[in-house]
Amino acid sequence: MTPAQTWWRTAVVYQVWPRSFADSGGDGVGDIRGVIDHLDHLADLGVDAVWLSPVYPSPGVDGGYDVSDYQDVDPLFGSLADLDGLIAGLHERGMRLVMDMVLNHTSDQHPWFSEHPAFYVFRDQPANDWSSVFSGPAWEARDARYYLHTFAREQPDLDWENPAVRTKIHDLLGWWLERGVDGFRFDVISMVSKDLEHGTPLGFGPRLHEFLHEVHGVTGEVMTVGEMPGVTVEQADLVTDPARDELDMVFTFEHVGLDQGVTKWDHRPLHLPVLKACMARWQAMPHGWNSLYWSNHDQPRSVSRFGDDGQHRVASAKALATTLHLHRGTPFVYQGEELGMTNAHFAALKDYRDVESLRYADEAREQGQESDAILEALGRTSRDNARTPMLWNDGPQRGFTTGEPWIPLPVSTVPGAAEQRTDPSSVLAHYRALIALRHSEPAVAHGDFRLLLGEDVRLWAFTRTYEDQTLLVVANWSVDTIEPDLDQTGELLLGPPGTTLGPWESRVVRTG
Ligand code: TEU
Repeated sequence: MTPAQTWWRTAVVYQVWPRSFADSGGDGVGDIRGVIDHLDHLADLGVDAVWLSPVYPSPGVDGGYDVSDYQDVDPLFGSLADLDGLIAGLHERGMRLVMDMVLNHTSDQHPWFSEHPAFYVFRDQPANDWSSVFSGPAWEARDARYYLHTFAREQPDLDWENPAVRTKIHDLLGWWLERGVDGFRFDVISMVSKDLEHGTPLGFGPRLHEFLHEVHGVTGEVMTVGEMPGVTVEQADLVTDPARDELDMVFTFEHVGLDQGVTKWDHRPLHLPVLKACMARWQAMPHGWNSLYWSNHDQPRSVSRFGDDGQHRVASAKALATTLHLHRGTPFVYQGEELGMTNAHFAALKDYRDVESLRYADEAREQGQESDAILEALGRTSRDNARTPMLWNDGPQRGFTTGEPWIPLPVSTVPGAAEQRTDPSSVLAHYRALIALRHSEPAVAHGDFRLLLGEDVRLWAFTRTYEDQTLLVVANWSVDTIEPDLDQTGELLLGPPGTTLGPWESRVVRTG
């Protein structure tokens, strides 16, 4: 593959969840023109591409992941002309656009659902006892039959076994490529091949590779990343093996499931050696390529979840970033992560907006759970934590809108982007330096990974080796001051000088 075909191997991608990124119109909801108004923030950060979460027409049951028209823009976010303006604005700055394609399901308001029932998974009776990801059964009655909805009942699953569906999807992808997009993020793409009799809602059915290869025939050499809840390293290595022409990378959920019990709401303590070993296993993929993330619009804020959003917020946000960005793969920065934004810390259920949060609260209450326990679980794990408005400055509504935000601002003293931009000690400055390091040091993108001191419960240490270069990465994931039992002699590339690591401090050294 030529360098032009693999630009994403040395790139950093920034995820915009448009509803909460920037509101240009004053209606309290983020929009495409708001993204255009902040492209210089992204260029200053140094990212190479933007993954834009859905802006298509949608009833908004699931934050836009219930699409009612794949070839238009919801007026809430603007127009197709605005989107063309965003593509031009990104390209002018040497950045690319990765569109989010939700192809496992549509909105029940998509014309296909009433005009082409054969496009969906209808049966005379529920074919299995699957539950929806958003609580309740995954089969819904309609017109004397039942249809499958892996997510909300307003999100009927498409039937990819129907060739007409796949043709429609291939045409859609071609249409967006014609508009100039540079890649696709495929929502729950592992679910499009289903085994209704013996499988699970996660998919991975018998025709997945076939369907992915077909899609690759349309997308060609643009970047593709597929979201695959439940994917194993072995499956990911197959799917992202360049020789197979399927996907370029996947989003795994293994590392963001380690602190969860039977459900995401059952928290369990995270043992650092377990997380380190998990990430190391993914680094050992012999053929494929990794995406790297801690945060996105579905995950709680990483500094609250894995770091310390109190006294050591800045240091831990930097340590999390250094640890992730020095792994082998393509890092994804979620909006606000570059500022060290924290969970929402909402005090009342009325502040929550996400369908998953509200359905969980209803179900938990029906099961007799106390409100305090429900609020605690939401406060720790809900997707709303990642969906509070971006903090652009320290002014009214933190610069997100001149109106009333659609969701409350986070309870936060985190300085806004404007304040951090001129502060060399800010989290923002650290992300800028990490991204610059990836662009300047081939070992960051291409180096072989080796985990060190895997059993240490406070220190995360590893090397990256490429040709004659070796980088040593040491990160203190604790509030103690530690002296790693490692030779840190060399050129300091990032982090504090010396050999000790204060609470949550991290550093990168070129040792060889
Ligand atoms: O997420 C798929 C998915 O598995 C997540 O919903 C995850 O399981 C859940 O958020 C755990 O809290 C994708 C989108 O990223 C998500 O926003 C959508 O809600 C979902 O698919 C349906 O399109």
